[in-house]
Amino acid sequence: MKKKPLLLRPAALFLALTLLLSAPALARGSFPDVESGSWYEADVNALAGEGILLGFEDGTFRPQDSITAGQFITIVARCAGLEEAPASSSHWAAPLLQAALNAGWYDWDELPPTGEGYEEPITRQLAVKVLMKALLPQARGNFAVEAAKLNDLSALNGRYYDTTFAAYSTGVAKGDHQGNFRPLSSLTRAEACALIQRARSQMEEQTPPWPYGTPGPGEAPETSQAPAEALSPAEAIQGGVKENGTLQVVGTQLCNENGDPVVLRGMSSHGLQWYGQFVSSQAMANTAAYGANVFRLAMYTGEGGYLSQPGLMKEKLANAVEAAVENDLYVILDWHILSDGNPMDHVDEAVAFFSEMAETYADTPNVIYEICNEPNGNVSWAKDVKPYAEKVVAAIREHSDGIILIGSPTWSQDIHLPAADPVEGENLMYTLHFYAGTHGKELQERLENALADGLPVFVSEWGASRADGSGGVFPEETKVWLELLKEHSISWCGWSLCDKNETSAALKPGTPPYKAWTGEELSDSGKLMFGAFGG
Ligand code: IDC
Repeated sequence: MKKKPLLLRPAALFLALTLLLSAPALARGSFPDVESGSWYEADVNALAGEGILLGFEDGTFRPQDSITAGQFITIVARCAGLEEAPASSSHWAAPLLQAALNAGWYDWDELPPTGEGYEEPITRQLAVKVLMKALLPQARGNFAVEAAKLNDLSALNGRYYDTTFAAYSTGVAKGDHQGNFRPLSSLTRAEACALIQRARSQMEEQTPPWPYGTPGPGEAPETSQAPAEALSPAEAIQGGVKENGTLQVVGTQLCNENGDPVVLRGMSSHGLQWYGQFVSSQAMANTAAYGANVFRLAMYTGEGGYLSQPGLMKEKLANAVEAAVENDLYVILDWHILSDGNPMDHVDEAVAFFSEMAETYADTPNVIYEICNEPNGNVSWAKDVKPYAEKVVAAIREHSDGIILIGSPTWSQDIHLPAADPVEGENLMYTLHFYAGTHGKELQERLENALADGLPVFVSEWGASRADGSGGVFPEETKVWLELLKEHSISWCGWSLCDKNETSAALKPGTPPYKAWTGEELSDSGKLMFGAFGG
């Protein structure tokens, strides 16, 4: 019989060349190029000894080569005992990487399941994210403490804050000699082994309650309480735009055209660039069917959003506004700054954008302008956010007297700053954002003080999870918050209307956007939010 050539197809080539299991021919833990006494020797040999990695066909390990995304995530998946999932790509790593994607270790846009990118070096920020989500999902780092350890913090995309700070706080990740994390650089195969082994050693030590990071004031413990029971759509109980017309602010209260108090409650989308399917007219009708009268369009500026594809984002936004109008919903245009923490960095783009929107929607009473989702990092109210707001408010006011929502530093939690030093003008409100698993009494008191100081507040984003969008949910803590909002007739939007595999998502994974939703399709977060639209 003719012998099949070994390296026939690219897939076979990779299988043979890479460091993965299934070819037990190689001697474990004795690579000629792993120097004895080197800093990584023990880590490499430990992983090799367990059969989690093997060397190349020529018996080498190549410690100084960059590790690819496919190699890194496969090793982590094997450490976590992840089972393969059916994959669309024929790449050798596809079944495990698809499973990792399904598990929420990384997102589609970071590494598409088509396989392009699997052979590219993985960035340090993504490697650390995958590792932490996979092996130490409960680890947390205190922002103030951990951020100070990164000299190149400004290079780190906000999307990776939580996992990077968790990795620093547990000692899994460390800076280089200059104290830099180098989030966008690759890492060598030797470094990858060390990183993975550090995470694994933490896994063994981990005993609940999680010992790392200082819990914030009023931080809620993990609860296992049952969430709200199944829901079914009700008659809309909140007045929509046809009933309330053009909104105005009277004192601290949002009011309708006649000056009567009105409370808006509804959902925020996830990033339009990622979950645009859930801002369709059907998705909005489904939300309105449970009693919502407002919908927030989270248009990320960074992270592949407006700043990198303004034309496409504006088109999505325009279609979504149309869908909101069809469904009689108020609609918030959210300039969703997040990784770009200082709104002043893109003030010119913001002024141009809001000027155009205000002109376009001058006669559309549905539209509300949210000009900076969450200023964060090294930003000041007096020097950055307030002057930014003054510019953008002036641009909007050339065309429209519509409601404008203004954020504050520390992810829109520092409302005491505008309370002491508000922006001048009419129909301005200030956003407060909270996540029930992270923020408690201290922020609640801050809210009450700001109201007492006369600050109009709008909770344009809150979650029943922790602040990183996962964990929990926290029904008891949510209840306390919602009662407080109700007591003060404060309007709100829940984060977020999508089916992502994270607890803040209101829909279970796989929920189709193109049909009505039963209560069963709502996640635990979704039940808490949809169940509260009626007050
Ligand atoms: C989170 C999403 C998550 C996404 C991440 C980065 O839930 O899927 O990967 O952003 O884009 C906010 C932000 C909001 C966050 C949310 C949860 O406004 O963009 O969404 N959050 O972390 N502030 C506090 C929490």
